Amino acid sequence: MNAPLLAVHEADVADREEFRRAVLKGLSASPRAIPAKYLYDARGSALFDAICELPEYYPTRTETAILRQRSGDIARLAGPGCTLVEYGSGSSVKTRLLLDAMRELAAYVPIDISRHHLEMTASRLRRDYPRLTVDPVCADYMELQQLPQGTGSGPRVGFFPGSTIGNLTPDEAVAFLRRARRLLGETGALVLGMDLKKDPQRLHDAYNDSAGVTAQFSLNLLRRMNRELEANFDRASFAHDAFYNSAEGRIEIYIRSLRDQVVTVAGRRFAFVAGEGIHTEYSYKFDEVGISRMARRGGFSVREIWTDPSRLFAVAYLV
Ligand code: AVI
Repeated sequence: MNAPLLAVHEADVADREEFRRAVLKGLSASPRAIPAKYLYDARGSALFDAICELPEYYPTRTETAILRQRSGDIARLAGPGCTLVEYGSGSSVKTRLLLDAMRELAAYVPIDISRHHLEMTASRLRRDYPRLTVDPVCADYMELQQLPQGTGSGPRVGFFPGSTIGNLTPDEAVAFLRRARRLLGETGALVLGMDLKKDPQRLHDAYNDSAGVTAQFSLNLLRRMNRELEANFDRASFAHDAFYNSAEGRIEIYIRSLRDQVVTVAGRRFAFVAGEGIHTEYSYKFDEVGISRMARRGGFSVREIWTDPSRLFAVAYLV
């Protein structure tokens, strides 16, 4: 009876140790940087869900509208009897749009590192789609190169929405696509959501919302370090800083120190000068040429690119 609880506890301890190492390494580096994945603790994930509802944050609703309009095309291109493999545990409206259109799926395979999220997703989808085979895989989808033997059948169609690929550097994105190609196979395809380059003011507003939710999301990392690593960040002495770097085609996000100060994290002291930043996120923006080039380097080619009337966001079908 105690074994699963113990296993969960050990996983928590391992996660915290990994977080501690990543933070100490990132704060010792120059310039300072902490990987974006650590923004998503329970509070960070809830804040990100709130970001997706903000008036300034157009990507989620724009991508959903594209998928609503194009899910029939996606189903036709995929054909009957394929397995839909989602990168992330898609309990979202977007997943359901595809599941509703792809009537003759052999299986739906969500991949997620969080067993809890996977189980929630799987049980909801089994309830709502009783004829669908839901076969979750608990793994880090950024690393996974193979599905467990016997998972799904037929051609595999990957689904990676949300422009999460934009949070990777160009080289990381290509490496991810190469792994996806291996996992999906030569007959496979990938449905990929990407935010597009546009008026810099529009991009700026999407990451500097007037309600300050994105700032709370960023600064939540300080709260997490205080709680999990016995750090003593004074949150009022740091600010969220997000701007569009047009030369690089990306939003850059930093947590910036508002004054000279010394902070203790996991027993180590770190001195900040006023204006110094901790880099937390890149969010790359794409255009058609860039999408084709990235796809080619990753071992795919572009079959279709669908966008919205204002050309804010794109969904590509890569083969
Ligand atoms: C998850 N990812 C695609 C979001 C983005 O737009 O890059 C993360 C985000 N960070 C601040 N706002 C949204």
